[in-house]
Amino acid sequence: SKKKPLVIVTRKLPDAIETRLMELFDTRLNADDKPLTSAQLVEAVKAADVLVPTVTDRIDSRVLSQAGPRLKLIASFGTGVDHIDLDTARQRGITVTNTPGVLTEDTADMTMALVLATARRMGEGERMVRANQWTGWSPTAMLGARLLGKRMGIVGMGRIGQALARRARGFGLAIHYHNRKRVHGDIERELEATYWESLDQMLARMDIVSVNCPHTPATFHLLSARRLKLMKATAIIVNTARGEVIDENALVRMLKADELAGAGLDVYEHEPQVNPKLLELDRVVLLPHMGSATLEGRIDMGEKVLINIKTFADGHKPPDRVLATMF
Ligand code: 8YV
Repeated sequence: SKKKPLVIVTRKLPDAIETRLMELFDTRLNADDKPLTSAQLVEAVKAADVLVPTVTDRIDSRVLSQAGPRLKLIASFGTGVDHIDLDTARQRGITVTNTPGVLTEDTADMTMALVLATARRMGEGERMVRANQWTGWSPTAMLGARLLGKRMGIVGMGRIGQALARRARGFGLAIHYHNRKRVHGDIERELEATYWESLDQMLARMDIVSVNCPHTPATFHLLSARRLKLMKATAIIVNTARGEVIDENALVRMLKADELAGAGLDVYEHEPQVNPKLLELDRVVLLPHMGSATLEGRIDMGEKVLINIKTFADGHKPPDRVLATMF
């Protein structure tokens, strides 16, 4: 029989997935789950036939330039692929796969949770109770914003944007969206969604803005200082996509100056660093990149990784190939 491919996994994965990987392939796991240093990552790409990285591994052209001749597949554990230099991978004949679809609903749940938490000041309230500073109910205390009847503008109407829209409609929000291209008419009708070709014009009219697009060269700082200034001072913004899509410094300045009412953030420009100025602001809800963090979701992601590797090892095209030209 053929020699099993050497699969190097950079982080600790669910036990059931690690067991299957060990059964199927010659697998090297990372038992202590510490992110690899860049030197260790280079060692991994030198030795592996298949690399299984996560969002915490920067697989840039420098790392890929040191890849060994055996490396033929990068089966990423996650959907976003902005940590991988896709052009260089393609040039070197390395196939890249991801895990799309299985974390859509969980991420949409977390986005809606951030909308609610931010609009209704749940972070502030929780901190007050925990600090033993709650002195009793008052008619005018902790007043947030009602969702019913407000407008939500979704930046990026892919799978997660659409799943968010379905949830938001249940809360009585009117759905607006900006996307590179208009989504299918059936979906627009189902969601009663209004398409804005101009992001600028949409931003000026929204009460809630949610970022749900990938981070690519075209979306880096898409929500720039200029664009954030177009938003209403009463509006809130949430981001469960990638920190780089928002100019974080500009966002902090706007929040500090009360030119925006609040922000719910799951992702940051320089993870795991969080801009210390954000910590000083009451009207922001801050989460540690946990949008897709469900037990079920992690297993589903692992199963996608397994299928992608197995299909590739059997000599076929894996289902979740990411093409450099997609972005
Ligand atoms: C994961 C994510 O945290 O899939 C993504 O794009 O951001 C999250 O689901 C991460 O990717 C795991 O590698």
